[in-house]
Amino acid sequence: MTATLDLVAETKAILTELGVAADRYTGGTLAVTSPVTGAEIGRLKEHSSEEAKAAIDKAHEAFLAWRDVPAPKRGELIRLLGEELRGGKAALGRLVSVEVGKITSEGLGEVQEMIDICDFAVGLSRQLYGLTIATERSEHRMMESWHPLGPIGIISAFNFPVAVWSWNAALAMVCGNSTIWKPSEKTPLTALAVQALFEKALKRYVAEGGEAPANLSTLIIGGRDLGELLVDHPKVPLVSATGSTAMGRAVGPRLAGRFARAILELGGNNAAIVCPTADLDLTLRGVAFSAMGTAGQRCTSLRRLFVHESVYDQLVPRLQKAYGSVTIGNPLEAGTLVGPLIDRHAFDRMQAALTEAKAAGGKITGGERVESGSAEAFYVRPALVEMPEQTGPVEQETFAPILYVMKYSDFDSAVALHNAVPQGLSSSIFTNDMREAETFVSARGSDCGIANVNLGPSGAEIGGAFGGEKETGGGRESGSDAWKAYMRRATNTINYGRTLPLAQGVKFDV
Ligand code: UN1
Repeated sequence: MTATLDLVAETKAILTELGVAADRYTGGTLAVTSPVTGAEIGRLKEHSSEEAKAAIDKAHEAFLAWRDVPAPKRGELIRLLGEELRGGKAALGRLVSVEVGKITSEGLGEVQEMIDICDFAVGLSRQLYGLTIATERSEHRMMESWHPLGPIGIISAFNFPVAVWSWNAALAMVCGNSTIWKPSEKTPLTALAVQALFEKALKRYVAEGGEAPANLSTLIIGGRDLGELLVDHPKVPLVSATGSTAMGRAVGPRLAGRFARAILELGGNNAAIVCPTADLDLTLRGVAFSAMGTAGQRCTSLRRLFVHESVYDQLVPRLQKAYGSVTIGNPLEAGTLVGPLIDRHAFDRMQAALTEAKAAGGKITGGERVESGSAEAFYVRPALVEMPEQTGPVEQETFAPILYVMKYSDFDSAVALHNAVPQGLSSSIFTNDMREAETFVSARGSDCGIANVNLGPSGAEIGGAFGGEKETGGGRESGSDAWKAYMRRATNTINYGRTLPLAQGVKFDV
């Protein structure tokens, strides 16, 4: 199916088009393979810890200059980055598909998400508002100022290799910070491409007369040790890290130990509840996209489904049919809906979870490997697993297309089961009953950072704050007021009188 593709030539052509020189991704030690065929498509030079430390020092110098540039001017750089991304959308989207295995529309969609956050950040650059606050002292004014924070560390995962950088970097930069990015070892090529587009934008900005320091955006290529270096470096006041809960458990306390900030975007075990009044045609499409789309490799992928007993026998057979007929294969071909898993390890984890589910009484449809002609490419039929109860692997996030389906009879106990897992990222309810919908989004409903009605849990837009509770880590990125995490707040009180009234009526006359 895919063996005849020349992904090496294709990768080279795309990277050349996007402005990345061949010596950046050849002759190094970090091998990158495409999950589409398993072929090696690049070998990058890795940074030593000495080089990474020097890069952080330089990023700190860049911050000291950039913080003085007025925010709307900083916004102009991000506007130009958005333009470069628009121009490079087709090529970068294709590279996301080659490096991660996303289907074409999702590869392009990821780049669109970058463009969207750039637009958002440009507007934000004129809206970094602070409050003016009533003061009890006469001839005084009290206000809040928001100031840049420093060099921001960004650690991103393979599954959204470029959008997550942009959610953080676009906001961080309009807020007056520099950024240091450590992408996943599995997806450094798309990072090289984005850095090249950023540099093009920066060149245009400087040509327009804009002031910008060197090393505003830095890319460090390497493994876990470089991530740890960012986490431990005293000049990095905030690290935004996306990845597993295990990673967050290591990163969180280390940042807290030096009083640095963390934005953690960790595991999700997202669920949906299908109620008696649900529109089942819409539910079917919502469930199919969020459970099988991106081969189940989104943080927001649907992993658990609670179906009311009155509609179970209508919905589940239709889902089984959809699972049996969904088009699996080369993500670069039109018509494919499910591309490959990222690697063998992901496949092994999926099979282990299915074995456990079976032992716990699960009835499995799908889940088997789909041959592609490449021993090192891992395509699978998504698995639908009818479970007698929420137990074992259902309580864990397995980063693969497995949907555990459970029957319920009572709404309140369905909500309780929904919330009874350690993760709290995204959630959905399918219902036309206003009471159920409103209860689900109320304080005693879903305990997740994202709670949707009549759509699946995946595919969030950038305008909202993105992130989740409990083991998901509590961080928020992207829209709403997530920008505040990238700035420090100062409360300023100004006395424009000639006397010195003290707060709380304190007298201190010397
Ligand atoms: C992720 O999987 O890391 O809501 C992020 C979504 C996307 C982002 C997912 N906008 O599915």
